Amino acid sequence: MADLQALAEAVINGDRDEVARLVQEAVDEGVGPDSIVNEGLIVGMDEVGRRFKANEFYVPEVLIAARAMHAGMDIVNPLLVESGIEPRGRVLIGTVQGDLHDIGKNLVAMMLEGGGYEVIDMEVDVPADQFVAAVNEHSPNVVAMSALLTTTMPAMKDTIEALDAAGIRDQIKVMIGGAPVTQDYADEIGADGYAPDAASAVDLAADLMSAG
Ligand code: B1M
Repeated sequence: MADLQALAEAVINGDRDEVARLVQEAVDEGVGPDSIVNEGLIVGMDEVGRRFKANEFYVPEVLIAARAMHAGMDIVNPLLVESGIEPRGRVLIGTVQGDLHDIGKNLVAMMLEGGGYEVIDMEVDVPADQFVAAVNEHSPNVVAMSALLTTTMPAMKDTIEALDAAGIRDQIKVMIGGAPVTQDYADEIGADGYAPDAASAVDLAADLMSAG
C-alpha cells in the first residue's frame, strides 16, 4: 500500500530514485495527486525547511532533497494539471538586473515549489521592465526578487517603482531577499516582505497570500 510517510522520508533523505518509485506506486494504486503532493512531497520539504532553519541541514542537503522532490513532481505534475487542482499561489522569481548569483534564488524557488506554489523562474539579471512584462503575462500573486550584491540592491527599488508606474503594484505582493538585504531595506523601498532564507521565504509567501 502507498506509504506517503515513507515518501516524505525519501524526500528528506534526498533519495531521488526512491521518491520516483514511491510516487509511481501511489499513482498506480489510485492515490490522488493532491494527496501525494500535500501528504508526501510537501511534508518532506517542510521538514527539510525546518532542519535548514535549525542549521541541521545545509545548502547541499537542501539541494539534494529538492532534486528528489522534483523527481516526484515530474510524475505528479501532469496529473495535477489534468485534475485541475490549483497550486497555493503563483510566484514570479528572479535575480535582479546586473546580478548573476542564482544559487540562493534557486533554493528559494525549489522550496516554494516544495511548498505547493507554482513558480515562474526568470533566472538572473532580470531588468525591471521584464518583471513588469512577466507580471502582465502571468498574473502572479507574489513577485520575489533576489540580490547578492550591494550594487544591485537598488534594482529591487527600481523594479518596485516600475511596477508602480505600470499601475500593477497593487495587484501583487513583493518579497525580497539575498545576503545583503535586510528588513530595514525592504521597508525603505516599499517591499511587502523580506525573508532571510529559503525556508522563511515559503512562510512569508503564505503570510503575504493570506494578507490578501
Ligand atoms: Co559572488 N559575490 N561575485 N559570485 N559570491 C559574493 C556575493 C560576495 C559577498 C563575495 C565576497 O566578496 N565576499 C561579493 C559581494 C560583495 C558585495 O556586494 N558587498 C561577490 C562579488 C563581489 C562578486 C563579483 C562582483 C566578483 C567579481 O567578478 N569581481 C561577481 C559579480 C557577478 C555578477 O553577479 N554580476 C561575482 C560572481 C560570482 C560567481 C559567478 C563566481 C558565483 C555565483 C555563481 C552562481 O550563483 N551561479 C559567486 C558566488 C558563488 C559568491 C558567494 C561565494 C556565494 C553566494 C552563494 O551562492 N551563497 C558569495 C560570498 C558568500 O555569500 N559567502 C559571493 C549560497 C546561497 C545559498 O546563499 O545566495 O545568500 P544566498 O541565498 C540565501 C539567502 O540569502 C536567501 O535564501 C538563500 C538560502 O537560504 N535568499 C533569499 C536569497 N535570495 C532570496 C530571495 C528571497 C528570500 C530569501 O525572497 C525573494
